[in-house]
Amino acid sequence: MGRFHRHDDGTVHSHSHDDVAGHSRDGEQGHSHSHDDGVGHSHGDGADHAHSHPHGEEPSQWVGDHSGYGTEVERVEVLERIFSENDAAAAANRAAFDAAGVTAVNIMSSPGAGKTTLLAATLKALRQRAEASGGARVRAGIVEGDIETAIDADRLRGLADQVALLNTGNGFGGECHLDAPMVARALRDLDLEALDLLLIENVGNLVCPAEFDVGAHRKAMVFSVTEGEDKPLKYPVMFKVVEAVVVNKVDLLPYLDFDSGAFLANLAAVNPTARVISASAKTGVGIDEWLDWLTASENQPAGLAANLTA
Ligand SMILES: Nc1nc2c(ncn2[C@@H]2O[C@H](COP(=O)(O)OP(=O)(O)O)[C@@H](O)[C@H]2O)c(=O)[nH]1
Ligand SMILES: [Mg+2]
Repeated sequence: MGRFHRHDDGTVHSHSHDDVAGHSRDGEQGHSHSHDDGVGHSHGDGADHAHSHPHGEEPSQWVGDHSGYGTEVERVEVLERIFSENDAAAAANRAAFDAAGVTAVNIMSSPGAGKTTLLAATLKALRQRAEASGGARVRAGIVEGDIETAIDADRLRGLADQVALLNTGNGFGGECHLDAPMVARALRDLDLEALDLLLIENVGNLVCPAEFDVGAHRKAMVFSVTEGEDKPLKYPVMFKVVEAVVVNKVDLLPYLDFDSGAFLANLAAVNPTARVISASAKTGVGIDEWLDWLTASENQPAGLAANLTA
């Protein structure tokens, strides 16, 4: 059941809920929604609706189709426009990365799973690795996506070669995800030619970011063991679209009832080929394996591979 929203900047998005009633609710994340082709949706101004939709704050009476659109045809037309707009921007971003020999990785998770902590550990480890090997250093940039604040960008400044901050609350309607046009905006602040690797920290959300191609070559998610082993089944789109899952905060396992076997089975049910990396961004466990995945030569533009073997 579709819902469509228009942004301040005039772009229109929609999302369709994946159950017949229109909502698949979960206490932590509000609702889940999915798209036929895995892209497109959003929220924002409430102009077309009686609500303005921050996730998790939808009153229970909002059930069923409240799209405000009369026909399926209109929905399809709007969706097609959104998909083609985002896909064109994503393709342009990817072309810019390729031209500069930059590998771009879209990193997603729910809020607090440990993306920023993992990125800080990643940036430090990349430097240490270069020092230890005497090889060329991977020049790493960060696109930091947050609804508000520069807190995470500030945490990574000094560790990364370049940092671009995207506050989605500022001119993007408070979006719960990054889309390709937003990342294109961030690229204006970056000198891609001076980078080998671009790590894009998406907005913390287990639903929306999965649906937008931002032009990255690879997608990874950080999953914290504190989130519970059922999450791949509850948020299958996110777990499906990524090529790697960093299972973070394993240092906390002794204090939790987390069932690793059940988690891996649930993950395999939705994504049997995902690379699973057991990690603690706090203690450093798994960071080497994560670096290996990040910098693996397959699917990399020539620049990064050349840099690593130099
Ligand atoms: N115990 C433990 N805490 C962690 C780990 N990684 C991150 N954290 C903590 O989890 C909280 C959220 O981390 P943050 O990196 O901000 O998550 P983000 O919202 O996904 O960027 C912070 O208090 C971190 O210190 C970990 O591996 N182990
Ligand atoms: Mg963060």
